[in-house]
Amino acid sequence: MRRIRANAIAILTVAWILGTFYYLWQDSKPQSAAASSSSSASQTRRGHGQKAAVPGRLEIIHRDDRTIPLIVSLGSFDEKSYLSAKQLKPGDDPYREHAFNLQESDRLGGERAIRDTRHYRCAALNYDADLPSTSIIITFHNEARSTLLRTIKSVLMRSPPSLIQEIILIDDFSSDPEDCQLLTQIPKVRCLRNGRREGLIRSRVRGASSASASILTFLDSHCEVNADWLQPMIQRVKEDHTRVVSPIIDVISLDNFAYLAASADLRGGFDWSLHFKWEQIPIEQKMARNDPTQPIRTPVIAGGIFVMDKSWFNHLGQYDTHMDIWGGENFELSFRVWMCGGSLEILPCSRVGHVFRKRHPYDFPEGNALTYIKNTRRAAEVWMDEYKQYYYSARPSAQGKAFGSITDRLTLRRKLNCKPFRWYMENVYPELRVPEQEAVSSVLKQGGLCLETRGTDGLGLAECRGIGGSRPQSQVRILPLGGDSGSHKLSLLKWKPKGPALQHMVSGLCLDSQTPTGPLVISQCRPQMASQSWEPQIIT
Ligand code: LR7
Ligand code: MN
Repeated sequence: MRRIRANAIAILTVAWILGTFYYLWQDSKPQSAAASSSSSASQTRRGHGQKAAVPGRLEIIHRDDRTIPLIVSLGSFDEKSYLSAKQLKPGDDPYREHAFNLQESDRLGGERAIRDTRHYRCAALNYDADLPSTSIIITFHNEARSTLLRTIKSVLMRSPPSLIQEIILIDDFSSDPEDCQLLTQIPKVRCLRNGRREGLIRSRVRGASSASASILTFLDSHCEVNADWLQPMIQRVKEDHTRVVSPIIDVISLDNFAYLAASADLRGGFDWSLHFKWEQIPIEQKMARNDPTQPIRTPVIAGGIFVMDKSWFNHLGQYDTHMDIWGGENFELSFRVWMCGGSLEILPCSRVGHVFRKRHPYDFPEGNALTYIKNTRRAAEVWMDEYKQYYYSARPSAQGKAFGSITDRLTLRRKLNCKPFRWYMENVYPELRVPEQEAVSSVLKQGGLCLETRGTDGLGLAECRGIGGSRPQSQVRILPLGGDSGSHKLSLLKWKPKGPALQHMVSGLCLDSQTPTGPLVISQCRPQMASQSWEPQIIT
C-alpha cells in the first residue's frame, strides 16, 4: 500500500517536471500562425525579440508574394548615438520644444510595433507585382530626432523595398544641420538643406524637383506608416495618373504616443473661412458603400500625406510657391486637382499615423495669422471665383491684407483650362452650404405649383427688385449672385415667415403670386390669402 503511494508520488513528480519543461518550451516558441493572423503584420515581425536594428544587416520575410523587410539595414548609421545626442534634461518641460511629449517619443526610440488598424478585408487585397517605385518627400523644420527617425524607419520597415526609390529629406533651415545630415548614412536617404527658412510649400517643391521616381509620396516628419500602406496608393495612381490619393490618417497621441485608429467614415471638408475639418461621408454615399476597402472621394485633402504622379504634379503647377511657411496649400492643391481634371480620394486600406498637435512649435517670421491669411487669400483669389465673397464674409480680417501677385497662377489656371468653382461646388462639394442658402435650398410650394431657383442659378437668392426701395407691385426676381455686386445685395435678401406668408424684411411686404402664371410680386401682407400662402418643402 505504502509502495503504491510512493510510486504514485514519483509518477506525479515526473509528470509535473515534464509539464513545466513543456510549458517553458512552448512559451519561447515563435507565435503560431493562427495567433499572428489576428494581430498586425508589423507586430508579428517585431514580436520575436528583435529590439533594435542591427546596422548592416537586412532580413527579409516572405508574406504571400510580397517581401517586407523584417529588420531594416541602416548602413553605417549609428541610431543610438543619433538619438542620445539630444536628450531632454531633467526638469525640462517635455512639451516645450515640439508641442508633444518628447520624453515619451524618445522612450520609444527609432522603431516600434503598431497595431494594424485596417479593415480585415484589406489584408486579402492584391496589388500589381510591377508597381512603379516612389520618391518619399519629407520636409521638416526642427523636428525631434526620434519622431523623424521613426518616420523614416517605419517607411523602410513597412514598404516593399522595391517601391522605395529614395527618401528625400528637406531640412527647412533647422538649427542643427546634423539632424538631417547624419540620416544620410541610412541607405536611400538623401538630405537637402535650405539656406534659409522657406516653409513647407517651397520645401516640398524643392524636394519634388529633385525626385528621381515617377511617383511622389509626401509625408510629415512625425508619422509612422502602417502595414501595406504604400501599395494601395501606388496602385490607384498607376491605374489613373490624375488621381491624388491619401491614406486614412491615424492619430498618434501627443501625450503618450499611443497609436489610435481613426474613423474610416471621414473625408476632408472645410468651412468658408478655409478652415480644414474632418467630416462624415454624406449619408447617401455611406449607404451605398458595401465594400469598406473602396476609395472615398474627398473634396479636399488634409495636405501632409499623399501620393501623386510626378508628371501630373508638374503639369498642374506643383504648388503656389508664393505661399509661406504653413497653411492653405492643401486647399489650393485640392481645388486645382478637382477643377483641372483630376480627383482626390482617401484609401481606407492605407493607414498612416500622424502626431496631431494643438499649437505650432515653430515661429512664423510674418506671424501665424498674417501668413494663414496670405496663403488662403491666394487660394481664394485664384480659384474661388464669385464664391470668394463668402471667404471674406467668414474672415473679414483678410480684407486688405497683402497677398502678393497672383498673375502667374491665374495664367496657369487659364492655360490648364480649369473648370469654374461653381462646378466644384455642384459636383464635388454640394454639401458645403452657401451662407443664407437655407431659404432657397427649399422649394416654396403654393397650391400645386412650386417656386424654385433656376438650374444654373442654383445658388441665386430671391430678391426684390425695387425702384427707389421696394414698393407694392415691384416684381420679385431670382438673381444670380456674383461678381462685385454680390455682397451689398445680400442685405436686401432677408425674408421672414409671417404665418404661411413670407415677409420681406426691408419693405415689410409679402411675397405674392397674384396670377399663377404671372411674375411674382410683393404686396400688402394678407397671409390668409392663397396667393401669399407658401409651404416650404426641403429639397433633399
Ligand atoms: O516652416 C516650416 N517648414 C517645414 O518644413 C513649417 C513646417 N514644416 C514641416 C513640418 O516640420 C512638418 O513636417 O511641414 C510639415 C507640416 O507641418 P506641421 O506638422 O506643423 O503641420 P500640421 O500637421 O499641423 O499641418 C497640416 O496642414 C498643413 C497645412 O499647411 C500641411 O499641409 C501639413 O502637411 C498638414 N499635415 C497633415 O496633413 C497630416 C495630417 C494632419 C491633419 C489634418
Ligand atoms: Mn504634422
